[in-house]
Amino acid sequence: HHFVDRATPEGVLAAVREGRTHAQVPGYEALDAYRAGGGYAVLARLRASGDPEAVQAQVLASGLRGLGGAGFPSGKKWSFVRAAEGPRYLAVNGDEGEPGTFKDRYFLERQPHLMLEGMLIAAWAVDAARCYVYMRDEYPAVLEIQRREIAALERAGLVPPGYIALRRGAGAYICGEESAMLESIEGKRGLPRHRPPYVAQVGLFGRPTLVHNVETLHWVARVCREGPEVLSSVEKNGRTGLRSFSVSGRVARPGVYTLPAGATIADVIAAAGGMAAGHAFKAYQPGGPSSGLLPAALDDVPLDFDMLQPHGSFIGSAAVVVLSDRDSAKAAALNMLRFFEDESCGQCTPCRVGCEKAVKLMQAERWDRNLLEDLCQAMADASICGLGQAAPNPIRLAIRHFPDEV
Ligand code: L3W
Ligand code: SF4
Repeated sequence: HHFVDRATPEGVLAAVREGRTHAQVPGYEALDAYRAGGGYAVLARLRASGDPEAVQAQVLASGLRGLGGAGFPSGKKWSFVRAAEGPRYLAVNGDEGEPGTFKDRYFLERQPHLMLEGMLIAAWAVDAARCYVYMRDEYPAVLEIQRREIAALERAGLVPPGYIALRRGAGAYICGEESAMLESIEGKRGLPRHRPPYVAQVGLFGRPTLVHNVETLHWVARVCREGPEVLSSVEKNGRTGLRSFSVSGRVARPGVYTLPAGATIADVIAAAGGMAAGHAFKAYQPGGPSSGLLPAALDDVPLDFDMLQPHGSFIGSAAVVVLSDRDSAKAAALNMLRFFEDESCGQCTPCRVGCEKAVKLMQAERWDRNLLEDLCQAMADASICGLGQAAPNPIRLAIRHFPDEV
């Protein structure tokens, strides 16, 4: 009987409205329950007599890095924004469009107030005049929960009416790129901007803007409540911290698994119940299509920031897709480029034309490696934003790690 609901966004939304739990919407923690458990006490204390630099020092000490894909040290952004003249804004990137990523949704459907409190703490730390939450429209339950809980925060007097503005995305992957997201919030087409200037200096409506991913703010709240040790005390394979992996593909139990940042793909697969019956591990996408595919032989590398660089990849948003002996690495790489071709905003030629040409070249029986490498170099060197710059990665990684297939 859950199946009918699960199939339609309307069903999911109806479940949330009626207060029913649901296969896709477990009961979430609303404002009263969150406050009863100590929620918003940190924010109240900070607002009464806090020192922004002390809070920033805690965030830096935790080692928290941006969890939308790029891993920029979170605390550092706060000083860039605070150093710029106000008014300043904060924008939350909830446009979780990376294929295979669903961790932000997982947290928002369960504990929406951790993100909201983390956001308000960060907003207080940089003295932001207003917060914008940019949420993907494909998450109807998350949007409904946000609407309700933002209204509850206003009713409780924790934020002035209108201080938190909820904005819906419209299905464009590129609007998850930070400057395209800001354009979209401003009501324009989501075209990435050139940088510099960085959004910390010239962001939303031309003002200094702090941009954080949903999960990053979730951890800001936890670090401020539980201390930096919640992250900094977790050690594995010489790496520190935690990582929320969105795991899908040929595993027995797909889902979100929060493991030490030093976990390897072998650990991730084990957490997800092992391989699905009848499948042998062959390859994995470590963090979204921009991270390409790695072979099963690389099963002992910690999936932490910077660790996959020697292998031509990176952990990105930790969207792990596991492939088996029944899958083709070549077909998977082609699928990734088709995605980039579809989602390219079309603003610059190396990306718009490059993705289209790559898709054509990758359909050949045997790839013309020299020609593809020339194309990859032009795209990586000359594209305006991360989409076009990283789109060659699946091609280069397939040539490097699966030469026999391509
Ligand atoms: C001030 C400097 N700020 C860097 C800031 C910059 C940005 C952050 C990271 O993302 C990945 C790719 C995509 N002064 C600064 C500075 N910053 N230097 O730090 O910047 P960067 O350039 O390392 O990466 P990026 O271009 O922001 C590239 C993925 O992110 N992506 C992410 C989407 C995320 C969502 C989401 O969170 N819901 O959709 C989109 O392109 O895959 O791996 O804030 O301004 N000197
Ligand atoms: Fe648009 Fe691609 Fe250029 Fe980025 S690299 S601005 S997505 S055309």
